[in-house]
Amino acid sequence: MSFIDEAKIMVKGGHGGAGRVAFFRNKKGPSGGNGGPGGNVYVVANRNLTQLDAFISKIKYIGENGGPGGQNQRTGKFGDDLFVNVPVGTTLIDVSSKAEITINEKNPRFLLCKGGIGGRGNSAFKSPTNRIPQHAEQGHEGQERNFKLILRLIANFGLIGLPNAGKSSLLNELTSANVKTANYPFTTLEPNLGVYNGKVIADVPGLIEGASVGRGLGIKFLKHIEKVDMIFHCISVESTDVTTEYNTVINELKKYNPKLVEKKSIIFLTKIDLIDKNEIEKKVKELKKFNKDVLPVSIYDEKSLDRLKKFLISN
Ligand SMILES: Nc1nc2c(ncn2[C@@H]2O[C@H](COP(=O)(O)OP(=O)(O)OP(=O)(O)O)[C@@H](O)[C@H]2O)c(=O)[nH]1
Ligand SMILES: [Mg+2]
Repeated sequence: MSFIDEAKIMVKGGHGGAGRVAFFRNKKGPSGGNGGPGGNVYVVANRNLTQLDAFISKIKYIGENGGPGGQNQRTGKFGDDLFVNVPVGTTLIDVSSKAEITINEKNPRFLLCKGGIGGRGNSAFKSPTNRIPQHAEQGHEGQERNFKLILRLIANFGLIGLPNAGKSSLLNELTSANVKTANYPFTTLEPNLGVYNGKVIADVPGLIEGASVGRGLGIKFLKHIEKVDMIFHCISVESTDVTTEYNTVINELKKYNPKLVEKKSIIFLTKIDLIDKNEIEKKVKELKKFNKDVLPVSIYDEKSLDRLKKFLISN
């Protein structure tokens, strides 16, 4: 199954219960109670969830209706509240107002829709001029809203680059992730996460020129790196023209969201075991025109991995 990071849902508070028309038996006078209020619908963070797959099959979330008013002025049953569980980090966007709320540790619960209030029973209408009212109110509709859900992975660092640049291999080396790597483009089809020294690193599928207009796997996974603190731009030494490769990726990032290229970043010149020192130096020099931080690495060179780990610890 593919990784589900977007969904649309309809949310509605429960309907308020109807007010009751009733009368005291022996005494004269109204005794109909009010209807119970409909249940509210809340969204809550659930740490056990990692994607929005549950919202593919179930798209309507409605609070329980309130019960009708009873005799002897008893209020109807309060409708139960409904809790919609979402992964930590899910953003809900109200489709009509565009209001946004992100559910996370600081903000683990939020009221989405209020239930409707219950209708008043006939006893509520008693007055000096109307001692035995004969009517009651219907309950009120619950609030209804439509939301778009977006899940952005919560990562501190994001690995990006062309397909085959060695992104997943680095994630595997640094963290306990065990992501498939292979010598062909688009090995990674969905985002992966790993943790090094308490920091989360995200590996997203490779970008190619035209990703922003849907080529390759497109740029849809870039939303997962919109929130990272730093971007790790991976460029393989196999590239004969690192300048063009660098610009291709930067242009696609820019087209997706210009803020991405303003983020702190470092270039990882990868697979340095494949060429000699002079050639490495040349490519490092060329890339330093774009970013003063260029780190040559290879998964087969322990020293380079140690340098990389030191860098991660200090950032
Ligand atoms: N020699 C050498 N090969 C490497 C190194 N790092 C990765 N590779 C190889 O390069 C190929 C691509 O590596 P991946 O980690 O799958 O690359 P990726 O950037 O995740 O690729 P996509 O998922 O397709 O975007 C694999 O065959 C790896 O074994 C390295 O440091 N040295
Ligand atoms: Mg990969």
